[in-house]
Amino acid sequence: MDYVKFSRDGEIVTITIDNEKALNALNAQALREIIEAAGMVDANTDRCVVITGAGKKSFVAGADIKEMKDITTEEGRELAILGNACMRAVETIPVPTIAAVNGYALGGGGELACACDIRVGGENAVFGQPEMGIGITPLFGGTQRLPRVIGVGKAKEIIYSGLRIKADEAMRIGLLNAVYPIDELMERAYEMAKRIAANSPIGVREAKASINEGMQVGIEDAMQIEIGHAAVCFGTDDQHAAMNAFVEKRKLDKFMNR
Ligand code: CO8
Repeated sequence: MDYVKFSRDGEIVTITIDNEKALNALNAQALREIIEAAGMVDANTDRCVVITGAGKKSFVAGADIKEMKDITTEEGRELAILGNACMRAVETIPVPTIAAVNGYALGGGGELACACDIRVGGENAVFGQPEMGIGITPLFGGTQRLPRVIGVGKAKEIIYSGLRIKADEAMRIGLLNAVYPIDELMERAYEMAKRIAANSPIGVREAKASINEGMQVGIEDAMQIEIGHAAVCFGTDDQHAAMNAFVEKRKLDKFMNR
């Protein structure tokens, strides 16, 4: 892959958008490579994925404006379909994803961050949906996921006005879960990833699916979704081992993911 790096350290995967000279802007090839990288995550062995941008200035400064500046309506539609497929591929990675937002998260960058489960940022993180200023609308899921993450009113303000949201404000409105000095960002993101990885992989996976699926439907259907995912956890080796360890007042060595 030319624009995306995939690496694995034990149970933690890192996906890095690697086009630093263009502030990690996403061209069509990068979008395809992110889909490929998302597909490489293995729910049997990987426990958490950290997604970040190369360098210390930018997470992703949006879709590649140079690539799209002269495209036609039909080509725009194709790019939107590809961008949406890319964000959906990230959103449906079966294990938790943490966006480590190391600077600009504009346009497609904010959309990529919102396709992740959790966002942590450097003090230099800047979010924004600048599409209105360049004659388009967010179309890598921004009009759909941003309202789901921070609420409709604030999302509309950000999208309509092109407002730039800095790290402290992003944290205040729930767009970031935590903010760290940029030099500590990756270390802290991995700490969070390891905390997640130490928990029952089946429980974590089913919880992710339950939340993501349940958020798209009414509460009655959502409860059925939760019941289905909860039931899957019972009868597993991990559930038996962990509950027996609790009852016998001993520490469980490790979850087996089965
Ligand atoms: N696309 C292409 N190149 C970019 C982008 C981008 N989004 N962002 C930065 N770059 C490039 C610059 O052109 C520059 O390249 P070069 O050195 O060859 O001139 C290099 O990165 C460094 O950028 P700057 O010199 O501008 O760096 P600054 O520190 O001065 O500014 C900013 C940083 C503020 C991030 C600035 O680069 C900027 O405003 N970038 C554009 C941000 C933006 O508008 N993003 C939204 C794009 S639209 C989008 O993402 C919607 C998704 C839907 C796609 C629709 C398909 C049909």
